[in-house]
Amino acid sequence: MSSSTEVEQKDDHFEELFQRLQPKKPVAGSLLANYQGVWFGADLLQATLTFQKHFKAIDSDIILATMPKSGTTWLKALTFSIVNRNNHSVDESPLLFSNPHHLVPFLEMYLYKDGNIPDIDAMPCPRILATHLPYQFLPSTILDCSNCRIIYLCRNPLDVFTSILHFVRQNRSASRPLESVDVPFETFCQGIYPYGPFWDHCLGYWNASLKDPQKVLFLKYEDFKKNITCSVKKIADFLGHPFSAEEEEAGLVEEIAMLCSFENLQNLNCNKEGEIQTVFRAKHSSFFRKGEVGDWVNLVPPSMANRLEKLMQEKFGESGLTLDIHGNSVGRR
Ligand code: PAP
Repeated sequence: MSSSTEVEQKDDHFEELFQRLQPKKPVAGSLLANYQGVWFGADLLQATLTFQKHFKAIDSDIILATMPKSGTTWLKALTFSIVNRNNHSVDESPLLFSNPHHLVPFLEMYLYKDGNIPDIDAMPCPRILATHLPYQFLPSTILDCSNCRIIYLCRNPLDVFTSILHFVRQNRSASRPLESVDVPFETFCQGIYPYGPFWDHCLGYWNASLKDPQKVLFLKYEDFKKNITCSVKKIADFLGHPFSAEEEEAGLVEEIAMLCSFENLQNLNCNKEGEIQTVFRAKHSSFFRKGEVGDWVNLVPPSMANRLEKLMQEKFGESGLTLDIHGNSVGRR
């Protein structure tokens, strides 16, 4: 992990900017402000501005982009393992001892939080870095770097919504049962939560992947669940580091898939214990809840699901992007 060399103070101009955006408090939690069409808490917006101002991409950078709760932890573990497969065997993977969020740090939410300007040039190359920012918020240095690659992972918004609610409860009020979903669902449909709206986020990366498929790879969580070996090979091909015939024969693709499986990662001590302090504090264990497709059926009533499905159809329009909103592999419990 890089060490910070400088710290930028949150100045009065930032406070003024945030207040000018007339932040509101949609549900329990902190104030959110709409900045250039995207919703941010104050700490997150400050971190985003610091990141945009100071980050310099290099050609070998790999940027993992997701909306929160879309399978970020899984994508980090897989990409880390694929990229570093010649540096250590699967039995000696750093993933056995470190939570994936420590091996593949978040940019705005972690490295650039609290005004930190990290010395990321000190990180070994290729640097694998993660962000939840929408495509249009990425600094031009990432977009203009000809070889720097972006991998985006998208997930059914009903599962994203469900995962967010459980995550917040696990980290803020685990002893209390989940409250009614009506209010949080309403704000989700209005796009008012950190990094929202969901549809703009997906569409930004979707359109970029159509325009420049060499640079942006668009993936779906549900496809990972259907066929993880195919997804592992797709990531390796995209990064210009395909599995050789020998590696495939030796079963390396399956080994990596197993290493990064929900069941394996969830049971490691490094993921059962400890926490990470990004712009908020989260238990490592809270990143491994169920890891299923369609768990929303246990939280969201069908009428709400239909409403979100219609909304997505309307928002995605003729873009060609489709998400299997009603697809589910779990039953109601
Ligand atoms: P983040 O965006 O906040 O960093 P992220 O990893 O996207 O977190 O969210 C966690 C979700 O990914 C959880 O989904 P759930 O609440 O529906 O269960 C978590 O279980 C799931 N997840 C984490 N690791 C894996 C994995 N290896 N395989 C499948 N799903 C996973």
